[in-house]
Amino acid sequence: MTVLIDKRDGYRIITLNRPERLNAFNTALHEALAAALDEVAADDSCRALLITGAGRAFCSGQDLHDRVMKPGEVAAKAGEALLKHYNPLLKRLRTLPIPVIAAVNGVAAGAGCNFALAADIVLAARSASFIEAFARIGLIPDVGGTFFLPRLAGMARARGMAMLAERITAEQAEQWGLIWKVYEDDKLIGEAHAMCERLAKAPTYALGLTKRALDASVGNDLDAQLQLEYELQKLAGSSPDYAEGVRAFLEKRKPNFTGKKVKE
Ligand code: LHQ
Repeated sequence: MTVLIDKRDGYRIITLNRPERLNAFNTALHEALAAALDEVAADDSCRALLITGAGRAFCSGQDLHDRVMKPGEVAAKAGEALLKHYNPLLKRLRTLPIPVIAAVNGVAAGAGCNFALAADIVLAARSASFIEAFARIGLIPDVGGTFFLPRLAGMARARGMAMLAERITAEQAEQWGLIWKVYEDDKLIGEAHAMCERLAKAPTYALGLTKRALDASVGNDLDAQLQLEYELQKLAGSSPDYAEGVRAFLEKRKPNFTGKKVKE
């Protein structure tokens, strides 16, 4: 099984499971991951998703053993892999209407690095690292790298990471704003689960709308973004969770959110 799926109360865990290759992406892993993400998207009881890696790595990117071919074939195959697997993967991840947490347990390289950075909240073990490894093998950062890196860490760091392809420590990544938080190695998975348990009780519909608004903001001017906030807030404002949140505040108790969607 190249991908392990575990179901908990209100959330799921997807574990990339090719530890002998540091969880590198091959076709089987791509297909299993796509199916797992589709399953999550179809399950209204799933209100958060945790993604992590088996063994000592998070993901080492494309399995390079699959990439040995005759001269002239490489370019076509690299492009094909993006169209067939990686781009749909990124779209699946970004359009999931629930928070996605990446628990980066070890090295995240190439496509594995950018896959991790595409999660909503990225947590990392202190010994984890991030490598935009593409330049080492003559490629450009793909899987959203050229989109997310400058937005998360700024252009100077994006250029340095992309062109130098150096290993960035988890601590550095946190300082740069590439990721949310670093935990001691033995605490990472427990903290990630605690976060998912908390998010499984959050106003999920509003969080999904928040994700949509934040993603759209990078391409919008202020007017367009204010208009979008207006439209999405109307939806959030008509959700049962909003009514419950206000009631709970006034009654000085904890809200009991259901995450229920509103008909759009
Ligand atoms: C691997 C891999 C790997 C196969 C470790 N593949 N076996 C998109 C579209 C189309 C085409 C191409 O690519 C892309 C996107 C991309 O992702 S391009 C970037 C691909 N990834 C890389 O270039 C990273 C390659 N890996 C590494 O640089 C190192 O392995 C890192 C820095 C991740 C970890 O280094 P170490 O901790 O020293 O481990 P290691 O190198 O000894 O690896 C352990 C084993 O895992 C080893 O196998 P072995 O049989 O010798 O024990 C590696 O061959 C294997 N492995 N990454 N991507």
